[in-house]
Amino acid sequence: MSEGELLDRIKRLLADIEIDKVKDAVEEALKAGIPAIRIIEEGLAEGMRIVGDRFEKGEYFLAELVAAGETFKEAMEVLRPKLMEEGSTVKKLGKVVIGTVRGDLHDIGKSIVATMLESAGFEVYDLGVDVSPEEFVRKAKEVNADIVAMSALLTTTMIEMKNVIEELKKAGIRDKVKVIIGGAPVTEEFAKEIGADAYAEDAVKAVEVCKRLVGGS
Ligand code: B1M
Repeated sequence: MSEGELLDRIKRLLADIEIDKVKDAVEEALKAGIPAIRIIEEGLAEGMRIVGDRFEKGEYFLAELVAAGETFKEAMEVLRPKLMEEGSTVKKLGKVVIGTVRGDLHDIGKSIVATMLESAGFEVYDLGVDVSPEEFVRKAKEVNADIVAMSALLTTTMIEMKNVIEELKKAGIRDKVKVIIGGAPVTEEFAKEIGADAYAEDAVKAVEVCKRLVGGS
């Protein structure tokens, strides 16, 4: 099978919730020499997009969303070590506190961004999901963070990003940290509107932007 066919197969298997076959297909793609980040972005994430569309149309239900999420995470267990190898872990570029905002339980994209940042040489503190503004601020102060990175997948939780920025201001550390935001419903305009320093549409861009924010490239 060609690289395109292998990636397409991963996409289709995840989209069709063929959960038993996804991990094997991912391993096959790795064996064929396809970089982990391409397997994620062009295979799994594309499949996940289809799952989301089918859910929106009422063709899939919560059970399918959960199964697809779990399958993606299992595949990430195979891919995470490869992602780390593909990055350059030599120098420490800065400290990033990352999390999915309050009320939001989606963690797949956020975890990919966290892994990519770590493999690029950032020291990453991943607070997980449903993170309150107070928790973001407490951790940022504790580790003397350079960057606070937030993810949101729900339109209803995007507003929490603004609340985190307000909390950083209240704590008197807004000028000491850079703020980057991302996640499917988030846009560049929204980032500007709430006073974030940057927006990134995917994990590869997030690494580029974070390097720029700390003056690394
Ligand atoms: Co949910 N869900 N979900 N879900 N879910 C969406 C987001 C939705 C768009 C599906 C749909 O209707 N089409 C919809 C939101 C609608 C909206 O707000 N407009 C939705 C809904 C409605 C819900 C529930 C409310 C469903 C319900 O209960 N009735 C519920 C909410 C729970 C909650 O959070 N409180 C819910 C629950 C779930 C599951 C738990 C079942 C599961 C998540 C499992 C998990 O994360 N552990 C789930 C899933 C899997 C999805 C979809 C299908 C896939 C999300 C995903 O993992 N994508 C999603 C549909 C979709 O997004 N099209 C959907 C793959 C991942 C790699 O992409 O997260 O976008 P993504 O991350 C990308 C970029 O966005 C970016 O980089 C990543 C990698 O390239 N990025 C950043 C992300 N964070 C970044 C941060 C950055 C920079 C870039 O800087 C800091």
